[in-house]
Amino acid sequence: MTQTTHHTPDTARQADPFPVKGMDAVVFAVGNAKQAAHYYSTAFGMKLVAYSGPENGSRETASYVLESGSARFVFTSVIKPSTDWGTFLAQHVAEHGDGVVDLAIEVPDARAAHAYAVEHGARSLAEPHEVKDEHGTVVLAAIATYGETRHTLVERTGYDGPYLPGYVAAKPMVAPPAQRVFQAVDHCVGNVELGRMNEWVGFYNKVMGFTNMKEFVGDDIATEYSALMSKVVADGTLKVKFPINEPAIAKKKSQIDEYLEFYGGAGVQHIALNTNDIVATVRAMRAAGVEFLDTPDSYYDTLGEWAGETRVPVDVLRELKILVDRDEDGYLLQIFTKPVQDRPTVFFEMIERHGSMGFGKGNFKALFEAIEREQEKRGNL
Ligand code: TYF
Ligand code: FE
Repeated sequence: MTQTTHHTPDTARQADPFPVKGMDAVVFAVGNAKQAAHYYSTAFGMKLVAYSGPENGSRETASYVLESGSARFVFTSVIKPSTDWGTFLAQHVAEHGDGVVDLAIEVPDARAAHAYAVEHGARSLAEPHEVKDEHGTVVLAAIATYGETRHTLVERTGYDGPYLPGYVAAKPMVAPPAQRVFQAVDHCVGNVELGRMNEWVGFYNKVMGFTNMKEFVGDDIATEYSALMSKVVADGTLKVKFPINEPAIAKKKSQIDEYLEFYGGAGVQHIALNTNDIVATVRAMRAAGVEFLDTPDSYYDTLGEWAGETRVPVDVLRELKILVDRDEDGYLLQIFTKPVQDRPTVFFEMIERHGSMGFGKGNFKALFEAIEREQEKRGNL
């Protein structure tokens, strides 16, 4: 017996019912994957590493796999539908515009993960199956989540190729930047229909054994200025974090309603990406033409009073419109892009964490006012 602590509750000592290794990939279905891959290469500094398309036997779809640190994005578009999958993807793009079809999660055992999820109420979209090529074997399974979004469960311990069997290694589309723009996926946010947030939080609690993080946007914030409610679920190791938003009936038309209207239902709202140098990140992305939400000067006039000292001087934060939030564990720096397609749907967040595991609650007022100014410009407020 090497057990020395007597304070650990029994539940903490039990094996995790749904162990995860982290996010495997964020998979986007888009109208033109070749051009999307170019945008994420030039504007987000990502590196093309793998490809699947007609040149290597995939006549139905073209897929580009891009990486930045541990983050992996896959952009897929339909060339000519010939199976249910191609038809689904084509219909997904027609209905939702460019968007996220899959928040794929890497797991140590895809069969066990799928069995646990289905036993606890998940709808299976793909039974566990092996895919293989000369690089080895990957086990895949998939379950449905909100809207038409899915979670593919990926077990890749028996594989050492560039992404998945069927993909070939690819060279970067452009010379990668000297400094990485971001290095990991921090969290992936879903927008769901009015009144359904708790149902989807319960889904992750039951189906994946995820627990609720302390940060949430309740009634008070919702009716006062955010026009949304939000709760966060995460796996026990906090490697996979999924905030869930629903619209609130407030003074203004909710930005979540705007999303649901233009996306055509529930779906992924934003992907947050970790950087350890948000100043360099924002400078590089702005120089490449990425648009960020504006923050009024008044935010920076009072910042020092409540945010205290941060790594970045206030005048630089002000210049780049970077937001700050602080809690008992530390602070974070964050900024939000405008939607990255013509529909007011998917956007990104860049986040530099210094201890804080929050989501920027202190910025909700400034952030939601900035989003409302954009809604107003679009005629959707
Ligand atoms: O992920 C989060 O919860 C934060 C806050 O429309 C947030 O990034 C929530 C809703 C939203 C934008 C940001
Ligand atoms: Fe976020």
